[in-house]
Amino acid sequence: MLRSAGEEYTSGQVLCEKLGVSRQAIWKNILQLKEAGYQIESQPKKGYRLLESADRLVGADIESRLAPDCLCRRVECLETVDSTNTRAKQLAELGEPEGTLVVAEEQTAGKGRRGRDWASEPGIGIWMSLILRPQLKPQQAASVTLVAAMAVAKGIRECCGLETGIKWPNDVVINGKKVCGILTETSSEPDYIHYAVPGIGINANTPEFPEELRDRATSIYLETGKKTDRNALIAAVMNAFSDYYRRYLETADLSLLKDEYDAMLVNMNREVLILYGMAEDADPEKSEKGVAKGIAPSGALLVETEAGLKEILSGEVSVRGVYGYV
Ligand code: BT5
Repeated sequence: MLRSAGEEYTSGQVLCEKLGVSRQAIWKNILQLKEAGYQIESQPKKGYRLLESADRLVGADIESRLAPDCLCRRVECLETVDSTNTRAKQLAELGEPEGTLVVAEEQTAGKGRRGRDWASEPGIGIWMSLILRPQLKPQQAASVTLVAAMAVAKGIRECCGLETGIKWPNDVVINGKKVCGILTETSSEPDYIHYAVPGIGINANTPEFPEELRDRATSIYLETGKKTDRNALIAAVMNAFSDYYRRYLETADLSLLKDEYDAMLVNMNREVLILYGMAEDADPEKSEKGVAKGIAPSGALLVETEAGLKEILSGEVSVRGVYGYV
């Protein structure tokens, strides 16, 4: 309420009436927000005014920005955790419903794909995992990663005005460097999914990267010179995810999203190198050149090779641009 009032003061009386709580409760909550780093001015007779939001992840702040029909319903906000994916999977095992989002200021064991590490320094990034319970076949779940990448690309564009692209299947890039990585983990039976957890890591306000990541990682801060309101960006990504995800469930594939996805694909109509195995130690002898032609409704990448059009399934290969990371 204070945020939407902008420059205007909102009286304690109005807050009490609209929220149906006591003055005492309002005062306690204002105090908590101040302790969390929000700058709130209080003037006798006039009421309260929000001067500046906190540079901290706050569940209630994120929740207050979610669209009324957003699939994300509840935000669990943690100071530190091994991995938000691990925490979300634990909650899912305990019966947590679809739509709970786990976010953390810091991950001590952030995970990439295939056992790789994900750098997750405290206070500067967005490390989050969403619980989904899709009624799909397990082999259809790989597309959740693609849907999440679209949501991140759109969220960053909307919130920060930056041109973003997707490097199939799980990276969002800005100016050829990785700003976000996605790892979707699922628990399933042969033809039933218990839950799927897309884990999203966004380098929001990272001021610099360690030597080994510098040439291929970037952050929104490094691209714009401005700090991003992480709570606002998380909500924008969740709102976008919700819309894309519904369209995906409508047909149980990406046919309704394909055109928009292809327009975001950085490799579109460019030469790519298909590396069979892990990118770092793939056998160059066994790699294949081709031209990326967008995605199939299944989420596979279409690559025109000398041997004809191939459908590359995620998890099977790594695709790298012939001129470096993109
Ligand atoms: C990914 O793996 O890109 C998936 C990353 C998913 C991270 C999120 S954060 C919330 C949730 N909880 C988790 O524990 N994980 C998810 P992959 O494509 O395998 O890329 C990993 C590689 O990216 C590493 O081997 C590094 O080379 C590089 N890398 C590591 N940290 C990075 C960072 N912060 N920014 C950009 N690149 C990074």
